[in-house]
Amino acid sequence: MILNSKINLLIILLIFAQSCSVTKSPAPIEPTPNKHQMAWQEMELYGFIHFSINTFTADEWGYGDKSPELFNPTELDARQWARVAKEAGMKGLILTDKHHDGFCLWPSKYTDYSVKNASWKNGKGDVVRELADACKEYGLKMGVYLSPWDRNHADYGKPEYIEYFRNQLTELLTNYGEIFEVWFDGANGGDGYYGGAKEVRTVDKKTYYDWKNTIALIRKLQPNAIIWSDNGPDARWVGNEHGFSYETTWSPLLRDSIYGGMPEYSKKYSMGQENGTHWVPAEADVSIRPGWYYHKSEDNKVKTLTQLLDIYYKSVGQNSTLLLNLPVDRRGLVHENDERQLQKLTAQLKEDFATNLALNAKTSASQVRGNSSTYKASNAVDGDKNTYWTTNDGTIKASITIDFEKPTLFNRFLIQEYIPLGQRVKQFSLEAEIDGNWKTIDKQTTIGYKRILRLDDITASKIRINIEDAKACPLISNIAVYHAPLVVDVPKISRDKQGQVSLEKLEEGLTVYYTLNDEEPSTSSLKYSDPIAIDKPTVLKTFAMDPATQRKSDVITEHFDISKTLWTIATEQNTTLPEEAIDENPFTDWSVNKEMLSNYKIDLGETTNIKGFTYTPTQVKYLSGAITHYSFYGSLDGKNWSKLAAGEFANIRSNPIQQKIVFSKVAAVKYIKLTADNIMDNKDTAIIAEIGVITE
Ligand code: FUL
Repeated sequence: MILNSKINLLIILLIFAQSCSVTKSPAPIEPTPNKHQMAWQEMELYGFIHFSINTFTADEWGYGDKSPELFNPTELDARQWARVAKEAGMKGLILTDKHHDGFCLWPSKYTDYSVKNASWKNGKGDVVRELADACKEYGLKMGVYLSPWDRNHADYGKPEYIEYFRNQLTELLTNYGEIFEVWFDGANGGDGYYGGAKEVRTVDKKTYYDWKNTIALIRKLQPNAIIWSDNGPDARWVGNEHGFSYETTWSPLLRDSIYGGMPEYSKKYSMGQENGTHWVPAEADVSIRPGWYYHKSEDNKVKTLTQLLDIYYKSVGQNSTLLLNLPVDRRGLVHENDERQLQKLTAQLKEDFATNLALNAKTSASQVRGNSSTYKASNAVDGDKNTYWTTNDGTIKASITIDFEKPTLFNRFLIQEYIPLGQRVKQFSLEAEIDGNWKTIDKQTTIGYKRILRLDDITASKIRINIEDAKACPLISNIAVYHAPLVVDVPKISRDKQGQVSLEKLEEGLTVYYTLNDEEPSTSSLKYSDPIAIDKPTVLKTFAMDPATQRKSDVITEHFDISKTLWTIATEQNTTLPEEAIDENPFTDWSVNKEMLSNYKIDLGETTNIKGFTYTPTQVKYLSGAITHYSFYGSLDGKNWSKLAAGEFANIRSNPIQQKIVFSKVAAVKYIKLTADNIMDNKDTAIIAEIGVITE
């Protein structure tokens, strides 16, 4: 008996040993994230705070010459920023400690251009300290934005400045506790105050900053911090300021082919590369308003719920983190409107992801690595990020089926790879069994840390995920399925050249109401059915409602100026031209040679008193042809012109939104003309989406 049981035990041990040898764990596919990058990726959502002298001058890029006394928030409360961020599910906050204007939000020992000389707290304040304390209180991490470009500093462009820059970095990374991310902007416009020199200074972005030694310094002072720039080394820019990553987003990057601020970065590198050499995941940055800094004129331009949801799904849902900017206002607070929109996003996301319908569902897979329970299919639905389903080495194509065991309604599909061993999946598809028939619902490319698909409502009993191509055996750590409710959001407003305004509802089944007299609309206001004619300055207010639940969207306000019905565009020789620049559609462009542009005039059709003008650069994904420096002219007869304004469209490269220029006095004109004194990247062709006038 005893002998028998010993033999049995031996057999069991042998079988166990054998199964262990078959199921050795998958080898990593390099590059892979380090533990700091993993912790950072899992933060998913965190906030940006833009706050500086710009807040008080309504600039986006300060020149570096404004008095530090202008910095004077009346009720600054960093605890309020932290509360708003925390309630929105953000995990950290990054503050612009020093933006391009050089003004420091902490009392740096190395410059007088700081809060030391601000009116705020009689020069005794320290915004970075206040934020560090608030973050600690609210359990948030803190990050540092320190602009490499400094338009105030006399030494900018010389080697001495690098020492100054590192001294400042040392202060920030030594005196304020643990820093989770250090953010190095690649922006550099060249001109600046530079200690009074007021000139253009260009630096060799590849060599001037000597990043190697700066990175070594950061590693010494804050070894856990993620260093962010176009080329990392730890995390990278997503290549636009819309907050969108790409459907195909690789975390590996050809890091050594890139330098910070290189013009071809967005188009060529920002989506990452399948054969990337280093793990440098994407971070999508965007402001909750059109601008990064607070402008009162944008109080009604805070992004809508639909826009914010779009941003979330196209960043966190596309293998990227989301850095969402909250511009602090002149009081020193996150504005109520911004907080409200953020609350809506938080509430909607909570509803969207309320119940995971696939959690612990019945699963089966085409193959399980070594038939081992360590890699079983159900690991993908067990809610544990550390377990995953995978296949044998060499098996790339594989499927996993999730059986709901009853018809189940869903419209969100979430999938995650186990990235500690590298990003692998190149292509996958999703099928659903609807009334007994399998139907392909979607076909996509990369997954990475997280991929979320927004789908139409589907009722299915089972779903199947097919991994169609991968760099090595796929490792799927999580699959989740949800049913998100109808989004009750404001209608999308557009106007055509004839002044016809359309209010497009964003979900079928919503009803849209509006007013044209500046009054708050209600369900007894006008009900929208057909386009509305608006040809003079008018304030339109509108909202949408779900009649089934009576849930209402916010009210949205749009200020229309005169319509462009009578407008024509012609050369000085009166050849008329296509009207893309005056068709009220920002998604159609007019490309025109810089020299030729000064030969064109817009005829407003009648004499008009104008107070300013607007210019919208192209809205296509990859910006080009943006006018950075302009002159604007007006004329009564189309022959004798007066210059009404000239200057710079600050930050247009990174944030290509409508630019509004207000003149110092009203001008009566029948003809207008915009000329390009400089075009982005010194190009010769200007691209104009829209030109408009301001009369109210
Ligand atoms: C850009 C800057 O030029 C903007 O002003 C802003 O700080 C944004 C986050 O990065 O490159």
